Amino acid sequence: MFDNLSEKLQRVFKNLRGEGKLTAENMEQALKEIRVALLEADVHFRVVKQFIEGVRQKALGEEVLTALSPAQQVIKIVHEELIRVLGSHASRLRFANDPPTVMLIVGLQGSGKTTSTGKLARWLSRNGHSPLMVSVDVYRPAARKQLSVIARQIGLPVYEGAEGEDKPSELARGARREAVQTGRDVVLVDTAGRLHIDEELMVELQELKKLLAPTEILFVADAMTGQDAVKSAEEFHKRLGITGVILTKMDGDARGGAALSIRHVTGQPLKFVGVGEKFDALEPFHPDRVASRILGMGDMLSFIEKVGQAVEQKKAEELQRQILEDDFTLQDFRDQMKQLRKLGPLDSILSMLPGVGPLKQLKDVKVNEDQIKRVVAIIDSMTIQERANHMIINGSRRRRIARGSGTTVQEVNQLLKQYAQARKMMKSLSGGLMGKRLGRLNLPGL
Ligand SMILES: Nc1nc2c(ncn2[C@@H]2O[C@H](COP(=O)(O)OP(=O)(O)O)[C@@H](O)[C@H]2O)c(=O)[nH]1
Ligand SMILES: [Mg+2]
Repeated sequence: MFDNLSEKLQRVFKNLRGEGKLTAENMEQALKEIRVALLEADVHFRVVKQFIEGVRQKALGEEVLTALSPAQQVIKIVHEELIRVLGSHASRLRFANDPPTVMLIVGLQGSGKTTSTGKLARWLSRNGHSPLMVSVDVYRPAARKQLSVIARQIGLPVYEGAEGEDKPSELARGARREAVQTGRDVVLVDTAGRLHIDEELMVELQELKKLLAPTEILFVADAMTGQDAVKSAEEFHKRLGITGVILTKMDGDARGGAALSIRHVTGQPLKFVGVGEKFDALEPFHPDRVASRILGMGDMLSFIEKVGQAVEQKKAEELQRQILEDDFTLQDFRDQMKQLRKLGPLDSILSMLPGVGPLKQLKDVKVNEDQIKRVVAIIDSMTIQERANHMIINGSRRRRIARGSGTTVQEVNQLLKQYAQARKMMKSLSGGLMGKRLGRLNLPGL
């Protein structure tokens, strides 16, 4: 279903292929094309706006890996943003502590509620549960019959109601009683739908919610209806508080807008997608897999992931080389602090080196994110001469540096002390026996 979007995005990446590096200009052009591609795929305009902003910030920020080509960089970023928009991680069904768990299946008429109820029952029974289905669509006798037919096809039980039970609430209560008596742990309640949202239906669903205290209220949306599906999801959520979405007919030629918008607009996760009319055509929703499918370039993505790992490796090697050099200036200290953000505390990195183990001199050099930022800010306020030679940093220079970096003289003093300790440590490592030993080893642990 994402064919069109995939094609357009790939064209964007192709256009970037000739570029030597990412610049504000070629990035703006790419962003414009991505924006059009998303809007044409019927993605909600607010989602598009946030998506583009996210890509722009990452592309022009520090996070870019220079080992990748501009096209690869943008693919990586677009992939990450797609995953974010789709919901970051797969969202599982929740179950009541005290069974039976009740799940209400709601949505407009024709969206696929009854079919999805059957699919979900089948999926649950294959995943260690014993569901009981019930239809509370009392307005169309054919609707209840439809669920009974499905139940027979998949070989799972349906509650068809006792004498005199002809209201939704009575049927639902009856089904729950039956589930308790027969030891069924999930009750799936297939509700009535309307062509449009109407007051009467909402009141009925609210009453069912009050009566049954369902653990899940799953909104079934037809992907083919695009932004209309998003709008009704939003409305149902406002009135009823849905807990998740089943997006059906993803096997059709819908443009994908609903899938990319529902999460952002309702704040509720996509939990399943329907990908066909058969009862096994229901899949748990995995944002990362769908994002990769949209980009349609599995090989490229795994290549990019590998490059990312290699760059981390290279940074670690540079750090190691620096550690072995005895000329360790404040500038080096600053750069190292920045790298540490990615690598973890200095002592834990060094303790990974064979023969080093925990170093107590380094205890004070242990850093957290805020400290790193402060260190970098302080050193950035120094002149080049000061960075190259810490000995010249006297009292008045310290005051100036503190002012310039928005810190205090004490903090500057503390930094210089930390630096002196780190420097001493580096020297002893690279000068003494340890240095020689490190020099000969190649360090896979780093
Ligand atoms: N292709 C396809 N058709 C589906 C899917 N889910 C439901 N349908 C079809 O959509 C139509 C309406 O489904 P139904 O469950 O009766 O909708 P309800 O009115 O919400 O209960 C039926 O013809 C189903 O076969 C799906 O994931 N893919
Ligand atoms: Mg139905």
